[in-house]
Amino acid sequence: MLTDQVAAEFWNVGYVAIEGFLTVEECDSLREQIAKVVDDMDVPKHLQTEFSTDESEQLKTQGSTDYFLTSGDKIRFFFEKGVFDSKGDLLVPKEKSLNKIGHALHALEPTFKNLTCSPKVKEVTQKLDLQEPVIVQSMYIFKQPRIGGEVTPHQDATFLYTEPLGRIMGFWIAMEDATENNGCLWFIPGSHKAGISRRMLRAPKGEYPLLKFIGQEHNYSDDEFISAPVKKGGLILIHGEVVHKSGSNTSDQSRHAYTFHIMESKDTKWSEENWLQPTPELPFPLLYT
Ligand SMILES: O=C(O)CCC(=O)C(=O)O
Repeated sequence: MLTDQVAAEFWNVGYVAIEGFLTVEECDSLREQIAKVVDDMDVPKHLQTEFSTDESEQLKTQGSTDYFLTSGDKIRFFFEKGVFDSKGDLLVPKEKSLNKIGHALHALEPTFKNLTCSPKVKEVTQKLDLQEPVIVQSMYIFKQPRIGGEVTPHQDATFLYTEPLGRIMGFWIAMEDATENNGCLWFIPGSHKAGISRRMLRAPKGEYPLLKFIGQEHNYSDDEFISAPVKKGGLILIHGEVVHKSGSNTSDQSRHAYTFHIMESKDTKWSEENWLQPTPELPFPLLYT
């Protein structure tokens, strides 16, 4: 599935798209499973958290930051902006209200666990010569029709920092066709070679604010980005330092995706200042067992 040429392209460009990684049936079974998770969703009003990639918004919502910070070993729900009325009731059907579910589907939902640890995934990490890969997080992203918000330009290592850099890789799998109209990913080719410009840090225990950023994202111009549309079942491999974004969904068609991040744990230090920390309940699981 991943030829030497495609692997070389990944290391050189910072991302690569592989069509047909999953079959349509495999995608449908993951979608059915997520529909059940959404159906069973019961989030207390005070924990209803609207998700934003805007830095000032993230730092403002201290009340819900703890819900996010403790979601690494759980299945938690993050909503689109503007879906609640002033009483905290949903203005849209609940299956249309979510921005994403995170961050431990790979451990807690069997259909997602099977895929994340599947021979197909291992074939990719072996081809990329990873020695001791571990799974650090997973998310199901909805990009809802009309209201699915943009994801602003970022590098994943801003949030998942390692020493040395170059140890984080995202698997992003389209559960539906992803196009420029419904909010596909966009990349700056080769941008993974310039290090990172910003980090998100968790405060030491007992200190506030719970999260802060150091450094700044550069001001990228739109024409530096190349779109990466893929069909349902297509995989995009994302280098931890490549600059990428996704547009808002301006169409009537949703753009679901399942994504998880893998770290080469051999000779790597996971930062204790990262928002996401392994827990006694869920240490980062090894991919090769
Ligand atoms: O799915 C999206 O729209 C954005 C995903 C992304 O940028 C990420 O997971 O780092």
